[in-house]
Amino acid sequence: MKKVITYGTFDLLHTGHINILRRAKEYGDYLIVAISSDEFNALKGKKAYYTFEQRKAILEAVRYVDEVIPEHTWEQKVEDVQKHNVDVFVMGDDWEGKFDFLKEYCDVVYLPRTVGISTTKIKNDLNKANNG
Ligand code: C2G
Repeated sequence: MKKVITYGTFDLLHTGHINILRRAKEYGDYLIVAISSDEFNALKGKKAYYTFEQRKAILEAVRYVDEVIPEHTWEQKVEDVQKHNVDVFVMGDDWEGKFDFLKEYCDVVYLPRTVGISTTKIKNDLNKANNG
């Protein structure tokens, strides 16, 4: 069984997230998604609308996702890849090159981001719509 892993906040799930999850799954048979905990989000300077538990429940309902684990630190990726016997690490290309150190442990794939959508854009558009 070929195992794939990807990481992210995945807040306010949108088609950009679905596109990366669908393409990541195409690299294997089993997709693990490591979702940033609320505390790790704070470290990333992000405040998710949905809590970790809500984001976990939503992702577990996505057909491409086989397992959801928490992301607590930047440093856990090597351990995750080894512990879960991961073959392929996939991220959007806004992270191009940032995780090449994982090439020692698994394949590393950066995929083009989906243009025109982001959680930040959703929040800004909603704020504009509601504040006139
Ligand atoms: N993404 C995408 N297209 C978009 C928006 C996001 O392909 N329009 C991808 C990102 O490139 C990333 C994944 O969706 O691979 C999750 O994005 P975020 O939830 O913004 O995650 P991020 O804050 O980039 O966290 O350790 C890695 C970090 O946890 C990544």
